[in-house]
Amino acid sequence: MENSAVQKKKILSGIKPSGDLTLGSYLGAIKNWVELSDEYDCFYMMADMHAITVRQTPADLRRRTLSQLAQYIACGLDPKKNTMFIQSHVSAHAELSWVLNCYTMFGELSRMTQFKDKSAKNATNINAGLFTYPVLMASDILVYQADLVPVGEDQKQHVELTRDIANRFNGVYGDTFTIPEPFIPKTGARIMSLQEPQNKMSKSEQDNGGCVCLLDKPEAIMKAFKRAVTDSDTCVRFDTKNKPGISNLMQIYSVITNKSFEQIENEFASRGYGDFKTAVGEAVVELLRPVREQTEKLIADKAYLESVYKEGAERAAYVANKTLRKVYKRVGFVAK
Ligand code: ATP
Ligand code: LTN
Repeated sequence: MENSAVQKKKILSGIKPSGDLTLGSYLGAIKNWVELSDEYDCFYMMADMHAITVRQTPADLRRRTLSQLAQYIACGLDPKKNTMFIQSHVSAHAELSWVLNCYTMFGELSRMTQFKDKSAKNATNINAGLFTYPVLMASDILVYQADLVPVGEDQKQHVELTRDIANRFNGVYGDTFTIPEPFIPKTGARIMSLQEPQNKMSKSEQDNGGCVCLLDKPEAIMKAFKRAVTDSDTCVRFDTKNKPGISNLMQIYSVITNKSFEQIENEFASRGYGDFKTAVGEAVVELLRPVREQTEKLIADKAYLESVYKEGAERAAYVANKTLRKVYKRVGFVAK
């Protein structure tokens, strides 16, 4: 692995185990992780440290972290080819984060959309971690010298901030960090809630039926799609402004089937919304069926999962500590 990995460009991405993985995280991020995993040396983590910026029940966080790893594998990420690990197992992330905090401006963090959204939603717990969240994310990325960061649209601003922090640090100390690029899919970068198509489908807001999870059973998935909010028109046409619900369903159908919007419009030209919703639901059911079945098997094999995340953390720490040592030296810390 080491030898062939040396020449390859690197990818780092992660998802916080703050809820069950959704169709949004799959189409916006994980699907691309799988597609890019042959070409790049990939590091994919469960961002448990990011998850605690919002209050979590400890037992649930533990269970979801392991389940998330099982789902990564079930989605097609081969642990032999990809380094998969738990963020809190590699201490270099937190250590680099402290240093980079000192190279990130208060004003920059105040402008982050996710911080503004999350503080509005968690008004009684606007903690410092929620504010400095993007600095930890920058550390996740920069500590691996990642070239590419495959994420959904909502994370683009954080990757841009990461680039600014890296450029600032490089400007002061000379080339230290690789400047990463975000990788955002053309279709599927922002899957919307099935109930409120003006809002992003989000795993921490699963109560209103607008969210489909990777482990949902076929009946639940079909029900969610049949109840999906559309509009009073009858025509399947892509128009995010006037037809956000239908356009969202078209995006989902398009990424799964590889059909263009035009092909989808033709396919459903003389059919009603009911038929279209059923077709999208069925496509999602078939996409997720193997993921659910495979995850159930993997979750039962605790020893295997443990071997994957332990090996992953070891490989990750090897790469991450190299960067950390370089950074400590550059800022003037005395070597141990
Ligand atoms: P939370 O609700 O806890 O903030 P989330 O559902 O927004 O979580 P994240 O863990 O923030 O999910 O995101 C995981 C990855 O999936 C990120 O790369 C993010 O950009 C992407 N992603 C999440 N939701 C969507 C979505 N609805 N459409 C496209 N991509 C998404
Ligand atoms: N902030 C991301 C999750 C995340 C991440 C990362 C993504 C944490 N660290 C590093 C890419 C690279 C989110 O909220 N989805």
